[in-house]
Amino acid sequence: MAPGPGPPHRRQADEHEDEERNGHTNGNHNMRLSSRRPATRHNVFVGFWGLILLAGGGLVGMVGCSKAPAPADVSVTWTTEPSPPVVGAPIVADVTLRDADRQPVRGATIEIEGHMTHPGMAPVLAAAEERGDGVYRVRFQFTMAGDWIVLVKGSLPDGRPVNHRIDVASVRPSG
Ligand SMILES: [Cu+2]
Repeated sequence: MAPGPGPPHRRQADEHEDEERNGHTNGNHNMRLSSRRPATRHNVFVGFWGLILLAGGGLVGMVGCSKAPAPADVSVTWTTEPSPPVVGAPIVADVTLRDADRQPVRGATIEIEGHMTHPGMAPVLAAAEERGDGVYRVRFQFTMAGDWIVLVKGSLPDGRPVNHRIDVASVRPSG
């Protein structure tokens, strides 16, 4: 009456085995991925705090400071709108570069990298646009309320690096 149970049954069994095999393969793959990821994060983390140590020399307050350590005699300050900044709202920040004679530094390439003071968060990255008179405007958003460290990075027209740290003491919660 019914067809022989042998072949269909065997095929089902084979399919089941294939599923299991795939499952194991995926499992191993995921494990390999997830064990790789923390290592990468760790490297980024170490690099970041290395920068902080390098840049931490002469910081002053929350609004800005003078005298970047890397290229001598260039001061970096910034203003933000709104001030103090609010989390999740568009921030317009003007970074001002001046040389030892307080003259505007033109033609630099500037970007910012925002980190919170605790580990585990993605940095906020944004490139600045030169507005003239040594002012470079950057638009970004803080992604969490609290204490941030903003690294102003880039290079001067003559190739000297700009590497400056600004502590943003307290990004306000929204609302
Ligand atoms: Cu955070």
